[in-house]
Amino acid sequence: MEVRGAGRIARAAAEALRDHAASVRSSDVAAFRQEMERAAATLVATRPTAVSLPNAVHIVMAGLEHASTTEEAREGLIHRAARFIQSSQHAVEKISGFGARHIRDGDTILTHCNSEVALGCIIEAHRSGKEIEVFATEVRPRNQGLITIRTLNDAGIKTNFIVDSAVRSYIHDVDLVIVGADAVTVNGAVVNKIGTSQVAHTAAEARVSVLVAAETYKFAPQTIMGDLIRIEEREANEVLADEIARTLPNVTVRNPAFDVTPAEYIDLIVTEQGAIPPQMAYIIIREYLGWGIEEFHESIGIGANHDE
Ligand code: RUB
Repeated sequence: MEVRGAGRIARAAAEALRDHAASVRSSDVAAFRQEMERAAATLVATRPTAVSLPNAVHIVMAGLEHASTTEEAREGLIHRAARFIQSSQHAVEKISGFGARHIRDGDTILTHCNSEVALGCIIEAHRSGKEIEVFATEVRPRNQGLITIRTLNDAGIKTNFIVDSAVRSYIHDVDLVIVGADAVTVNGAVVNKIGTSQVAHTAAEARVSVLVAAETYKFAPQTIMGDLIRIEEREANEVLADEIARTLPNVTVRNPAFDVTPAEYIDLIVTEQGAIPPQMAYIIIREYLGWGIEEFHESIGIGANHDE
């Protein structure tokens, strides 16, 4: 939880692989590859929900392909890591610009959790001279809303800070909801911080548009083959102190960190390739991530020419 937000998590993983590749002292390319694969697996296991993490690792590890010496493998990986980090930062800037265009002068925007790209859109709209106001939720139990309101405050944006359960009380004052994503599935569902689906459902009922800001590397290729996104369930003491929980033997604290918002509650997903309706998620996975059915067939051992 030291690195927050799916985009930053992806860049931190790329940096970690880069630094590790630079420090591994092995002249045998097979041993080098094995050590990098071990490091990659360790990184991927740290946060199970943010698909940006395995996607970033996959993109960076492709730098090892076709390398016949350790030095070639090292350089290939370091090069891919640098390229990923740069393109990720570039994607954040592009999405901020695209998303800002959906915000009109005088709009009130509601955001949930702390998303670099969602905030990028809001700050860019403010920078371009639009007069806007924001509602930001608290985000129990880890209070990511505090980071959000600090950022908005520092940008000079008029902000209302509300508890998560107050969203419906204010939704009629809101023109647009903007949130980020930890994962986008092939059917256009968005996985994001717990509470996002309640916010989106409330917005849909009030006919307020929901915009999701998400880089293409947050789309989940594995969902093409029917894999589900694993929702990270965190420790009970984030919600209820151990000394209180101990006095309540019949109570089980449930603490899922993320939830799934179905495509029907989402109006647009803004990516660095432009805005798409959520139903077009497959195109992003196929065209921009370059993951297709063939790659999955290979990864699960079905040959390219196999009938299946
Ligand atoms: C953060 C969270 C963010 C998404 C998108 O959760 O749910 O909304 O990761 O963020 P946590 P970004 O604090 O548990 O990591 O747009 O910055 O990638």
